Amino acid sequence: MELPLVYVLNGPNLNMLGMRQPQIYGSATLDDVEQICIQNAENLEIAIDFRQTNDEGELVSWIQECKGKAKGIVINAGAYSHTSIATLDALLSVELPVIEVHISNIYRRESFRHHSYVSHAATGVICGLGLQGYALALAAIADLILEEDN
Ligand code: CA2
Repeated sequence: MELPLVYVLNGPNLNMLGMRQPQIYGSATLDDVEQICIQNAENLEIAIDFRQTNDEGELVSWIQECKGKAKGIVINAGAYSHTSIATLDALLSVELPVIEVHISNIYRRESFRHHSYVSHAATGVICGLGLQGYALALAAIADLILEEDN
């Protein structure tokens, strides 16, 4: 039987993880995040497509691509979370369960990080738990997919 597919989408600068600002984002790299996701997806019996882009248009296109292909989206849209209505519109258009992740606790940081457009389309939001946030997000999306199928 084919496993349900979840897109794990990462926005701008997340390719820099582990290279700078370890006091905020820790020392793990984006490859480490992908490995955690692969491991957790295996346990949850879901398939994942893990991607990162620095380009807003590409992120929008990837979200659109989910329609009819994926059963859910886990997204850390990075700074586009706080700026991009285009990302929000794309997420709303695909009508899929969405879990938003932020590695850092955006509410303990600058006030411009306190609002997220992505949250308007998200079923749930996880922030401040580091890389564990991705594992929790995958568990949540797997539950939501199961609920939808039953
Ligand atoms: O906490 C998060 O996961 C964020 O989405 C990360 C974004 C930030 O703009 C959001 O407000 C919160 C930044 C992506 C990572 O940027 C880095 C820059 C330099 C070195 C390492 C990471």
